[in-house]
Amino acid sequence: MKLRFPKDKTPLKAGIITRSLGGFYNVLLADGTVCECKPRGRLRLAESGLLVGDFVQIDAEQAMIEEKEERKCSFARPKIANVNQAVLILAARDPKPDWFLLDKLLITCAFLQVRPVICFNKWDILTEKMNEEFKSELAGYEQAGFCVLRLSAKENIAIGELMQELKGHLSVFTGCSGVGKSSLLNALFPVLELPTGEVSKKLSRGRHTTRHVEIYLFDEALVADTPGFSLLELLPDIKKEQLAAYYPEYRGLALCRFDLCLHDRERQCEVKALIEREPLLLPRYQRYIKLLSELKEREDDLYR
Ligand SMILES: Nc1nc2c(ncn2[C@@H]2O[C@H](COP(=O)(O)OP(=O)(O)OP(=O)(O)O)[C@@H](O)[C@H]2O)c(=O)[nH]1
Ligand SMILES: [Mg+2]
Ligand SMILES: [Zn+2]
Repeated sequence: MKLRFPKDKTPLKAGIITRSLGGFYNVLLADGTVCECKPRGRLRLAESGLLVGDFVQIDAEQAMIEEKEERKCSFARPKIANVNQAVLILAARDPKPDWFLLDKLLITCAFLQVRPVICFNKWDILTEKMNEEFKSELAGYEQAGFCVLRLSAKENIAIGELMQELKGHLSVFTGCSGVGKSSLLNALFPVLELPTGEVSKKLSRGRHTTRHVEIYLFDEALVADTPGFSLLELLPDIKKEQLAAYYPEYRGLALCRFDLCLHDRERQCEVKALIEREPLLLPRYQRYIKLLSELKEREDDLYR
């Protein structure tokens, strides 16, 4: 992909951080070379710190990062800046899908204005019983307007479709440990040969095989592999009154009777009317209510 770098501030050179390890940063320059750099003074401080995905200006001779360009956006989890697409991965099994985590990630994407792509991996091991539940969940996300892919890294199902979605984007692959982030990247780009890990049979959980964030450059796509995680706090800027605004399926409805309707117990609520008409949207609405109460608790704690 032709990455649009900021202009060189001669004699410095513009580049993007693709990896950070032990105080050193790999910086990819416009000519395709990678320079391992250390950051200058204040860039080492946590508050002005550098993230994978940051555009920087380097002194190539001295291998020093001199300046950081302004960020378009940044994810706290996984830690990465300037992506414009997030590939949110779940698996049919080992680990079982965490829809709640998916909703939190989707809200974060909406807040950061990053396009989400939902990938349901390990489609090859889906059993009849799982099929019923997962099919209607996934159909609900499609009805909400999201791009949903059903894939298998192992059996090469729908890998070409995912490739199409990646073209022209800087995409971060994210999801719990063991869902197959690295396996999908290997299926897409076999030259990567990323390490993948067995899932613990006893716990049906991944073993945190990927330990660092790294961006890889291909002709038509930039992709980042990241470590898995299972806990995520909604960003402090997301308040209960605005929560529903991050649900695309609730956009464009008529106004609820109450101006400050949280779409919970209020009467004459347009969101609840929508859920009655469209039962596929119910599970995500139920999780919305749970998230709403978490946000209420969080906001109450602030004033205690
Ligand atoms: N049956 C099946 N197994 C898969 C598929 N994709 C990945 N796996 C297996 O799932 C396990 C975990 O895959 P990884 O690619 O390491 O998962 P990850 O998301 O990168 O995990 P972390 O790096 O720990 O966050 C490995 O044993 C893979 O072989 C798939 O489509 N079908
Ligand atoms: Mg991995
Ligand atoms: Zn309402």
